[in-house]
Order: sequence, then C-alpha cells, then structure tokens
Amino acid sequence: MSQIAKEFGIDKALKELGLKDINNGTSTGKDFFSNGEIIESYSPVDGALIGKVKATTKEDFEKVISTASEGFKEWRTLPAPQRGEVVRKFNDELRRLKEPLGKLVSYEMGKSYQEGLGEVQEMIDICDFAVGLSRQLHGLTMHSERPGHRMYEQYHPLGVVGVISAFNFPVAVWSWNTALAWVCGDACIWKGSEKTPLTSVACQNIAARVFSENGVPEGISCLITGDHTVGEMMTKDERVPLISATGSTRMGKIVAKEVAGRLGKTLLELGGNNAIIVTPDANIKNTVIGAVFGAVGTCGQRCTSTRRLIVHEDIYDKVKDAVVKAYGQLRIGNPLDENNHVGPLIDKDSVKNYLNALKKVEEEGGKVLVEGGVLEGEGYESGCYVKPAIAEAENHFEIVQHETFAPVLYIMKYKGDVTDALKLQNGVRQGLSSAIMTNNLREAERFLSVEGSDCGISNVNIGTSGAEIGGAFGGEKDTGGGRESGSDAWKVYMRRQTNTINYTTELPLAQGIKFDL
Ligand code: UN1
Repeated sequence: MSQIAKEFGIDKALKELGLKDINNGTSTGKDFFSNGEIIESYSPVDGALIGKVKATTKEDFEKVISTASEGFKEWRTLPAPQRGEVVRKFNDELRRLKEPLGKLVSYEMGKSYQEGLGEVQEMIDICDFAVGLSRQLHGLTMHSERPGHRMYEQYHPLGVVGVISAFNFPVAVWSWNTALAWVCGDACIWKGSEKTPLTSVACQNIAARVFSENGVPEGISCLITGDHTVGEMMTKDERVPLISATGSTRMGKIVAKEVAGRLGKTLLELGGNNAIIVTPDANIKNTVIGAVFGAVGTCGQRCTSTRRLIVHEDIYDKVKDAVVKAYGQLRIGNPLDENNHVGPLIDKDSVKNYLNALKKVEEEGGKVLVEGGVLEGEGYESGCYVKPAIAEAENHFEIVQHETFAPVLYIMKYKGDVTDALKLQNGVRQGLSSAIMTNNLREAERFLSVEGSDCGISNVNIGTSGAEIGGAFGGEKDTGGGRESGSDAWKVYMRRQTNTINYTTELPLAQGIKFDL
C-alpha cells in the first residue's frame, strides 16, 4: 500500500468494499469465479498497484449468460414494486458505503474525491428514481375503432441487458442502466472498463450481497471483466436483446453494427464535443465558473466536458482574460486531497493524446493561451498529471472537430447574432451537450428552438456538464442517439405489447372489412 493510499484510508475503503488482493472478475450475483488472465489495476494518483482482478473467459461467460437467462424467467414474474423494494435495499447499502466507494472511484480513476462522492450520489439518486418508477411502468389505453373492443398497451421485461461502461464514470453509468433495468424486470450483465476493474467488483459485491439476502434469483446482476474481446462475447450473443454502451464513438460504431446485424437493440451514449456559447448578455462570473468546471472537472474526461467556448466578439477579450486568469488559480495534484481542483488523467496513453492535441492545434494555426504540459516531480510520479490548457482555435480545425478526452479548451470568436454562434456549435459531428450563457430571453429561446442547438442536452445559464439523473441523458449524431437515466428512458429496457380484446359475441374486423362465411 502506497503512502498516499495509507494516508487517505484506501486500505480501509477496500476492506469495507470486500475487495481482496486478487478478485474474481466474473460473477452471477451469488458466485464469483474467473479463469482468465490477471488484470492489474494501478492508480493514476500515485502509480501504485491497488489490486488485481481475473478476467472472464468464454467458458465463464457461458455460465454467466445461462444463469442470467434462467434467473430472468423467475425475476420477471415478481411484481415490479417488489423488484423496486430490492433496489431500495441496494440503495440503503450505497448510502452506507458512499464514502469508501467514492474514495475508491477517486483513487482508481483519478477524479477528485468530491466528484467520486458525487458519482455515488448519482447512483443513489437513480435508485430512488427507479424505486418510484417501479409503480409507474405504465402504457396507454386507446379507443378501438370496433365496438365492444378494448385496446391498450403494456410493457413487459426485455430479457438480459448487456451494459458496457467506460472508466470515466466507473460506477454511475452502470447504475443508470441497471437500476432501471432491474425494476423493469430484466437481468443485467455488466462489463465495466478494464481500467477500473476494482470499482466494478466493489459494486458487484454490494449487489450480490443484497440480492442474495433478499432471495433474488441468481443471474440478475452479473459482472464480466476484461478488454473488448469480453465485450464482444456479449454484443455477438443473441441471448442479449439490448446492449447499452457508453464510450467512444469508434467503439459505439462497432457495437451498433454487431448488434444490428442480429437485429438486437442498442442504447448508445458516445462522444461529445460540447460548447458553451457566451453572448454579450452573459453573466461573466457565472460563465467563468461554468466553463472552467466544465473544461477541467474530471480532468476533462467527462463526455459532457466543455471543449469549446464560442464567445461574441464584443466581449471576447473580457471573457478570455477572465478564463485565463481563473486557470492561473487551479491547483493540480492528488485528487483525494480536497485542496486540489484537478487530478490526473487515467493513464499514459491519455497523456499522449493530450500532448498530441496541443501539438496539432498549434500546427493548424491555433494560439496557445494557457500553456499545457506534463507535471513532474514530487506528487506527480504517476506521470499522468497534466496542466489544463487553453488554445485559441477555429472550429473547422481537425483537432477541434475531434473529442480529446483531456483538459484542452478551445476558445473561438463569433460575430453577428446567436444564429452565427449556433452554426459553430452545431458544426461538429457530435451532439451530446451544449450551453448558452445569456440573460437575453430571445437568445435563450432561439438556442432552444428547432433551429437552435442540435444536442441531446441544451442548457441555459449552466455549463455543459453535471446533468441531473431525472432527465434523459444522451445525444444525437455521433453521440449515438441513446437516452439513459431519467424521464422515459426506462422504455428501452422493456418490450411494448399492444393488446386488443373483443368482448362481444361477434368478430368485427378492423378497417371496415367484411368477411362473412
Ligand atoms: C459521462 O461522462 O459519461 O452530466 C457521464 C455529467 C454527469 C454524467 C457524465 N452527470 O457530467
């Protein structure tokens, strides 16, 4: 155990979460087993080895999928409010273990402890939401065109749902999917990121314990671990009717093709290239807070991170100077230490991508306003700490069009009115999150209108990140079109059935057709 791990109580957190030195990364809810290679999890905080997890083999997966399919048959017959009651009990455990889990998220993934706790809070919130939802999985009733007929729709559970999640939200995204899928009556198989395997095992430990204590059939919460080849076992398998995948656009395109090829369903939540439009009517102080948190929070590794700042020419210099000044106050270092604002990137590959973006933007004619670079020396031994950077750039630059998962903010000018700003904002392939800072009602409404932002999330006077669980989360274009979390996102985890019942003694046909025998 490293010095930092000792100082910040990581050993205690690991113990409370039931983690061992070597953990099995395959689980059907009751059993944990695994016969694959060992994945070592190193912390980007200090480079220390935290623990090991054994990956899932094909044979292991076969056991998981057959247990999940069997478990589903029983789970689906339990009334939804009773399934909600199990999720409520699971949530009690999340509340109890919020601190150790938030700490492990911070140490294994590198986000600040505050953000780690915030992520666990998102789990708690979605579980609360799911419990209420378990009494509201409603369909519509329609008027039949035939006399003496009743027509309505109902939602039935879908089956085994595959969840693929990324390293940057190693716990919340799992629960956005599973909390809903469980109350809907589905079984879930989760493949978390191989970069954060211990947080996955920690979550599965909680679910497995609560589920088996409450008589939930085995297989309703399953875990598989490993690289993309493990994910493929699931995407290729016809016994998994829905794959919910969060990650890069590149990964999403592969998953979409594979699953569509067998006519399965996908829920895709992929890359973003999120912008804040700053108009002459913006509150500058709030703009700075929203933009800086959006760009450097989670070290720029949220899919909702602010990547572009589109500022009106009249206030361009003022906003630019204020944001640059705010960057001067950022403290970069150990994310478990609450004095720091910015922790490390996830790994050295990520550092490479970050450096490449800085090089590229200059090559394409951009101007660096806040110098980037990798930090070295005491406290930065992992080699993953980088300086958040700002560059003046043009929207059409290839690197600006691309999502770099790092704290690089591009700032650009717009002339004219909000329509001109929107052209820039919408002029990228991704369509996840967007924001406008303005106190002008007309500008705000135009931003939200049909000709406005083309993103799934469009905020007024808030930054691009930090969405609440109550809304549907996701975006358009290269972001994949899926919606997770709140609103009616639950419907994707169920199959809709239209029922028409004839309570007469005749058989009248629809569309006025006569067929007398
Ligand atoms: C993600 O980065 O995949 O809106 C999810 C936010 C968070 C979720 C981000 N609630 O920033």
